[in-house]
Amino acid sequence: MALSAADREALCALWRKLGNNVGIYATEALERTFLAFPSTRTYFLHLDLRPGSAQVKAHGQKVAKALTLAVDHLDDLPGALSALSDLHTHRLQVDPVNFKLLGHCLLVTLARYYPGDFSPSLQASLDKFLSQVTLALTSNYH
Ligand code: HNI
Repeated sequence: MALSAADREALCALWRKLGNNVGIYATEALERTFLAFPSTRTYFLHLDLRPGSAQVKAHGQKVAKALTLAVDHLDDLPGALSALSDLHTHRLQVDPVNFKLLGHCLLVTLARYYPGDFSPSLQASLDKFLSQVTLALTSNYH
């Protein structure tokens, strides 16, 4: 479903609030994903996946940067994420179900850090955003 003006406003406001900490939350979401959904680890067997690992942290920073780029390009997610889409579909061949798992863990992580902000409507806006990002990253499958 397309992002409404209210979704965009809520996302941009949240991102302003997250400031420089997006990497911290993305890293925690990755750690959570690897623990809660161990099948996701199969894509990262070349990395040290233990909680607190510098490699997971470095990867979290990259994911955070991509998510921030996406928030800055809500009008053209497929364009902004096209190189990443090629990477995930062709080179890495990530099964699209995994995006839902990481997205879920991102929501849980943000809900834990921002319980006061995490209204059902913010949850819905974030969920829509993550679905659109996933669509942009996996559109080459179709
Ligand atoms: Ni993903 C690499 C962003 C979901 C498996 N991924 C990246 C990079 C970014 C990125 C950025 C680094 C690219 C580079 O170095 O040029 N990934 C994202 C985003 C999402 C996502 C924004 C969804 C919100 N990736 C997933 C999922 C999986 C996944 C769901 C599999 C479970 N990604 C990978 C793997 C790599 C990767 C594997 C390569 C890691 C490495 O360092 O070798």
